[in-house]
Formats: sequence, C-alpha cells, structure tokens
Amino acid sequence: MERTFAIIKPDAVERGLAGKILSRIEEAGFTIRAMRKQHLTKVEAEGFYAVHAERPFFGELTTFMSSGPCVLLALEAPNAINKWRDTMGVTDPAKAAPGTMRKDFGESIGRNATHGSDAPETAAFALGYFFRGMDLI
Ligand code: 3AN
Repeated sequence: MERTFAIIKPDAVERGLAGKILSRIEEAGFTIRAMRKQHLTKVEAEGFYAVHAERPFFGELTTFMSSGPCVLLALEAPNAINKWRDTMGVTDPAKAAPGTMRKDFGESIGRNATHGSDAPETAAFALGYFFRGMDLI
C-alpha cells in the first residue's frame, strides 16, 4: 500500500465538481484516508509550492490556489502515486488522455482541476504539510 496527496483545486470546487471527482476517486479504487475542505492563504499556498518558487508561473499559481476553497486529500492504494497521476492525466488538459480528470474537468494548464504528488518525497512532504498523523484514518 502507498499513500499520495491530492487536491481538488479551486476551479473544480467552484464549479461544483468536488462530489463527482470524489466519486471517481473511489471508483478508481483509492481509499480516502483524510479529507478537508480549506481556503488556503497565499502564504500557505507558497509554502506548499515552494519547490516551484523559481518558476515564472509561481505568482499566478499561488494566487489561483488561494483564490477559493479546495479539497485536500490523502489517498491510499497500491502504487497510489503513479496511479493517481495516471487518473489525473498530464498537466495541460488539452493534451490529457480521454477519460482522465484533467481532460474531463480541467479548463487550462493552471485551472486543471486536480493536483497530485509526483514522487514519494513530495507525497511525504505534502501529507505532512497538510495532515497530522491522527487525521489519517
Ligand atoms: P503537475 O501538477 O502535473 O505535476 P507541474 O509540476 O509542471 O505539473 O506544475 C505545478 C503546477 O503549476 C500545476 N498544478 C499546474 O497547474 C501549474 N502550472 C504549470 N505550468 C503552468 C503555467 N505555464 N501557467 C500556470 N500554471 C502552471
């Protein structure tokens, strides 16, 4: 078993897609170990995305991620990190494969509906950043 960290981003929550995305997460075979709806502050978003601090879109990304509530998730499944990346599809919804979350629900490379950790190190960092051990049930 492996755990990964996921976000239903503000664009998807705003459009009332959280329930649909959660149901697809469960249908895909993930167990939701923790879940919280939260409106991140700009500083909290900057802390989470610190690894992207030098990227040109850092300001845009952190402003968007703090623009409205999102849903924070700890997901568990065999091979959860890669499995969730495959379920989401690639970053740009226009290039994502049919049937993926980003293809079906994303609007643009920034407003792309979901986030998922890309490696064991980033998953461990994100799970620890957003959840306490006793939240993971
Ligand atoms: P992924 O989330 O697929 O791992 P990354 O790591 O390339 O993608 O990008 C981190 C986040 O930054 C993504 N969630 C994406 O929405 C956003 N992002 C990537 N490229 C751009 C861009 N050119 N303009 C705005 N936001 C971007």
